[in-house]
Amino acid sequence: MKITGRGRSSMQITNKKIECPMKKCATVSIIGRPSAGKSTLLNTLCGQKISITAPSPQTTWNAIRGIYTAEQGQLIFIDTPGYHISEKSMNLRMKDISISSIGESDIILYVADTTRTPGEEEMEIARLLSASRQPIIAALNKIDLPQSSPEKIRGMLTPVLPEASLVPVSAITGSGFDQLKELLFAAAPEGEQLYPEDFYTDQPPEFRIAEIIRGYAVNRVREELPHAIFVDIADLEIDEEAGTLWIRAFLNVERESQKGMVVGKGGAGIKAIRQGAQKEIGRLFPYKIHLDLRVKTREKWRTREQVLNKLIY
Ligand SMILES: Nc1nc2c(ncn2[C@@H]2O[C@H](COP(=O)(O)OP(=O)(O)OP(=O)(O)O)[C@@H](O)[C@H]2O)c(=O)[nH]1
Ligand SMILES: [Mg+2]
Repeated sequence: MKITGRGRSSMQITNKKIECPMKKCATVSIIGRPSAGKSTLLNTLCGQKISITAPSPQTTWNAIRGIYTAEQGQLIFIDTPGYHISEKSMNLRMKDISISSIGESDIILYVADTTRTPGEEEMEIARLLSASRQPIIAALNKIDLPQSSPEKIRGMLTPVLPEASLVPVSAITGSGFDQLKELLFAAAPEGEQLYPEDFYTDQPPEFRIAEIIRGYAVNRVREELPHAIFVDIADLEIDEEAGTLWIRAFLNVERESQKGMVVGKGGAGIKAIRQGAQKEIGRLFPYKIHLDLRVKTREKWRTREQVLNKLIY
C-alpha cells in the first residue's frame, strides 16, 4: 500500500483520501492588569497549580509557562506579570517581560477583570495589543461575582480591538472555559506538540520551590507586605538513603520591622508558611520534604539591581 503525505493536514492512501486533521500547537501569552486573574486562569485551564496567586496585585514576577495538552493539540501558555504603569525599576522590569512575551506568542489571551471599571491601564493594554499582529482573545473574567459587569469592558474594548473575540469566563469556576479553549484551538496554527503529554510546566525545581514558599508568604500577610517579600533558596540537598529533600530557604523582607509581621505571634505565621509550602512541595517530588525557613532583612532590596537581576529576568 502506497502512502503519500499531502501537505501538512491530510494524507493519501492509494486513491482514497482520508482526512487526518493535523494537531494544533500554539504559544499563548496571557496579558492583563495586576490581579485580573491571569495566573488563576492558567491554573484552572491546565488543572494544576503552576503559577502562584494571591488577592494582592503583582504576585507574578516572571514569565511562567504552563502547558495544556488535549485531543486537538497543545497550547503553551505564558503567564506574565500584571501590566502596571509605574516608573519603579521592579515594575519596569515586569512590564518588559509582559511586552516581550507578546512578541514570542502566536495568540494573545487578554484577561480583563469585569468587576473593575476599565481605566487608563486597561486602555493602554488594549492600545498596545491593537498594534500586534496575532489573534487576540479577551477573557472577561470574574463573571461569578455579583459586581461583575462585562458590558463595561466590552464597550471599551470593541472600538480599540474590533477583531478580538470576547468570552466571559470565571477563572475560579472554569465557567466559559469550553468556549475559551475552542477559540484558542481555532486560532492556533497547525503543528506538532513541543512537550510530552504529561508535561505541564518547565520551571526549574529551585525556582518552583521558591515560588511556592513566596505564594504561602504573600497570602499570609496584608497590605504592602506581599511586595516586600522575596525568597532565596540557600541550599537544596537530596539524601537518597533517607529519601529526604532538604531545603534551606530565606524569606527576605525590606525592613527589620516587617520581620515580626511575617514570623507572627509565637512564630505562628512562619510555621503556617513552612507547613503549607512543605506539603505542596511534597506533592511535586518523590521525597520527604524538610524545609528550614528563616526570615531575613534585606534593606531596600526592591531598588537594588543586583537583587532584581536574580529575581526578575
Ligand atoms: N471570584 C473570582 N476571583 C478570581 C477569579 N480569577 C481570579 N480571582 C481572584 O483574583 C485574585 C488575583 O488572581 P491572580 O490569578 O493572582 O491574578 P493575576 O492576574 O495573576 O495577578 P498578578 O500576578 O498580580 O498580575 C485572587 O484572589 C484570585 O483568587 C474569578 O474568576 N473569580
Ligand atoms: Mg499572576
